[in-house]
Amino acid sequence: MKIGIVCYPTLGGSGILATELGHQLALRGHQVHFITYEPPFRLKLDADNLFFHPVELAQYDLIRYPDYALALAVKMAEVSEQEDLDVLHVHYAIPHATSAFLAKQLLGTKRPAVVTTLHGTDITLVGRDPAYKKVVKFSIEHSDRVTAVSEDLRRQTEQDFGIKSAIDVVYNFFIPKKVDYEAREMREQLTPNGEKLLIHASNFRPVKRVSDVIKVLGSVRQNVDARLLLLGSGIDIDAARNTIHRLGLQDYVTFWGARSNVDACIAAADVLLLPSLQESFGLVALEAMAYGVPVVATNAGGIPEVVTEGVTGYLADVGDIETMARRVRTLLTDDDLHSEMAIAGRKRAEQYFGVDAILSQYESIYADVVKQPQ
Ligand code: GMT
Repeated sequence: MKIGIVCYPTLGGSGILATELGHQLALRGHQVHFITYEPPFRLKLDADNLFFHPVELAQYDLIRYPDYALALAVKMAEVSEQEDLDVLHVHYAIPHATSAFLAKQLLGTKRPAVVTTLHGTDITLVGRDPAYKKVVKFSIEHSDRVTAVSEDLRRQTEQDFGIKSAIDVVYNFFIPKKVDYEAREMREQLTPNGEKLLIHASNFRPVKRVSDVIKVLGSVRQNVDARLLLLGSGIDIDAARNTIHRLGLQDYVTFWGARSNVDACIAAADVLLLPSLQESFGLVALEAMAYGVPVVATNAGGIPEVVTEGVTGYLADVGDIETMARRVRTLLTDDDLHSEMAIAGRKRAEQYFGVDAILSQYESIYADVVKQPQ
């Protein structure tokens, strides 16, 4: 099949997932065309059935807000026509699903089917904004098929947008890499005196509650010699630094910003912290489980569908620092419990979020939609 993938190329989970999906579809023999404003940061154009088509945005004095959605629609229509695409799979509703609708209107009789995958903030945050809500609902209703990355996100989309048509839940997948050696070296560098290691990786937006991560470290350190590795960057980075200084934790926190070897960093840690206010899935929690790292997270959104309470990690209410800290302390001091959870995490990641099962679901959705009249 010939498949166009549209996503944000930046650090977020939706772009990471879309990029890996493209790689995997290409490995299965499909022709895959990425359409976005710059190459997604994890994209490897190392196969002759993988392509990247940049969306270029011209600047005109008269136009104060140059419109990416329009340029994207034109590019999607062009690529669909030139490459004879069967499917356009758009990740994140805004503006991608809207541009896909427009692209179809621009095309003649041969139009690709549009599959929209909802990832989270396109529904729970940005999509709710009155400036966008109507167009998000319209674009979802005019997609040929809609998927959501968790049951919770499906429910929220139906409730908040009054969507009556079916939304399929297709969970995110993750393929662990061989990072043991790199992870061991990293661990020696970060904890030379045998300290325990906590990790948090995100885009440092308010929804991630990074200051809670730091407060958990502060509380854990009252009993356990633990350090924290922070990966990623975003608008809350200065607030995070302030909290670290206020709590006097500067000697115990390492900031590594946005890195390419996130996998090895996660695999090197003892516990992953994800205290988010909202999370439709929590891809990083799945990554941690796949590397045998127990997760201590909130019970927000779709996280409980990924992390099984008491089996692959622990869940607490949003903002409940003491419960999260207590759970972390338990995991850092009970080696048997830690290894049981590590094994259970790996097993769950493979069993429910393995690449083959999830790819088959997407392939069967593509096969269905191409049969529908466009
Ligand atoms: O978490 C973010 O802020 C990034 C965002 C995105 O759209 O890139 O992530 C969303 O999609 C991920 C992949 O499906 C999910 O794992 C995240 O839970 C979801 N984020 C939120 O719902 C806040």
